Amino acid sequence: MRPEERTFVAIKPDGVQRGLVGEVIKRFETKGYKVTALKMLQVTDAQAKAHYAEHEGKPFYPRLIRYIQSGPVVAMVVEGYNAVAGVRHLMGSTDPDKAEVGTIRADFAQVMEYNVVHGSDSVESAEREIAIYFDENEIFDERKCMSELVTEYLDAD
Ligand code: IDP
Ligand code: MG
Repeated sequence: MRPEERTFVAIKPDGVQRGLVGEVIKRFETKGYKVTALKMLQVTDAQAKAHYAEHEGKPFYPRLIRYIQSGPVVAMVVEGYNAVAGVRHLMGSTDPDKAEVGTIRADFAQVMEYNVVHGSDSVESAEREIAIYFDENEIFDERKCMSELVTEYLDAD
């Protein structure tokens, strides 16, 4: 069995402004992944810099920082088997023109600069990025909630 993982996903400001939040989340949910944390926020300078530290110095870096702060983002923790690679697979390549049809970026974006969605590229990146946007107490154990509810319901009979 492949490992149960959690990854960090953000619907970027273009995705939020274009009303794609539901559409993007639906793709993760119908795949079977669980959204275990979710919030809309304005990315701060410190969060933007921490998130994209690996790109500092690249020509597109200033525009990337401006883009991620250009409006609210919807940040999530997504969990499931092999979720880091699986989410990247559903998102498609960075450049929407090279992304496979059927992926989020191929279906909803035209240019690399505004590609709708972010997903962590490794388990290590995921943990680092989750910590930039979430406290651990904001992340829920969805299975536990459900099983407790079912147990309570069954016990009530
Ligand atoms: P990823 O989002 O697929 O992991 P990265 O290489 O980590 O891609 O780049 C982070 C983000 O920076 C991309 O999603 C895209 O918005 C932007 N970006 C990456 N490369 C370029 C580029 O060459 N020109 C303009 N924007 C870029
Ligand atoms: Mg990346």
